[in-house]
Amino acid sequence: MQAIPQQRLRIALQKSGKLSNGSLDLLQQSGLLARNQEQSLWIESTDYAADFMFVRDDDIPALLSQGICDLGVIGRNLLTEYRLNNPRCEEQLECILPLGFAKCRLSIAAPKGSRFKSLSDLRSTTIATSYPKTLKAFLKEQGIQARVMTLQGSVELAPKIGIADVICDLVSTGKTLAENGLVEILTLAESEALLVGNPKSSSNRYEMIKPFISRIKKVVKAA
Ligand code: PRT
Ligand code: ZN
Repeated sequence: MQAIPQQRLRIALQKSGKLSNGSLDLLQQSGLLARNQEQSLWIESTDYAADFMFVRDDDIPALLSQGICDLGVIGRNLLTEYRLNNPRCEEQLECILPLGFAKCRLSIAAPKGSRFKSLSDLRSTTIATSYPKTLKAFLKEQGIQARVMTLQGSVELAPKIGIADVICDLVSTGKTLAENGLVEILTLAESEALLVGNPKSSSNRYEMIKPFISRIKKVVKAA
């Protein structure tokens, strides 16, 4: 679909979740978003030619790649999965700046005391995950044949209910794994929040984006 030409920047942020507070804090500290502004789905900045839209994080990569938004904040884990799902060049997104919050890791975890303790134990297992492309790429690289089962959420339940041997999911404190009787056996990738853009759609809007990015960079550098 053809992007609608805009006179104002559009920035996509997660409405509610693990990226929300960090994104709002960063924009407020950069002076790009007013403090204590009541959060609706759409906020027009009165000081800048910029509008903020609040959406599910999963929708942000497509909004950027279609040129509907100029900048967005997503986790590195989501950027990796989106790129693997959309390998066509024009849909590539670029990481402009790692933001240093919402840190987590994508790990494989197995039931405590089970026979699955290391990479080689994963041969011929069923692994439940919300990141199937990332997991499949990892297994291929490591030469491990396993069945990948895609679940959108509550992945930690999969071994308990007998639909998978192990899981591949995001871990932060490790509390959720422990609560579900799971232990981490290996980490595939580290993640954190990223400021992301679409180089193709933003190239002609660079002059508008540049000062915006440099204000965010100053805050991230100082943190
Ligand atoms: O509604 P929407 O689709 O926008 O939100 P969501 O539910 O898809 O996403 P959300 O808010 O859970 O995560 C958004 C992004 O935050 C992720 O893509 C990661 O980049 C980042 N992030 C950082 C995390 C975590 N930490 C995290 N701990 N995302 C998810 N978790 C989950 C994890 O899946 C597991 O269920 O938290 C649980 C584990 O946490 P601990 O602390 O118990 O280990
Ligand atoms: Zn999501």
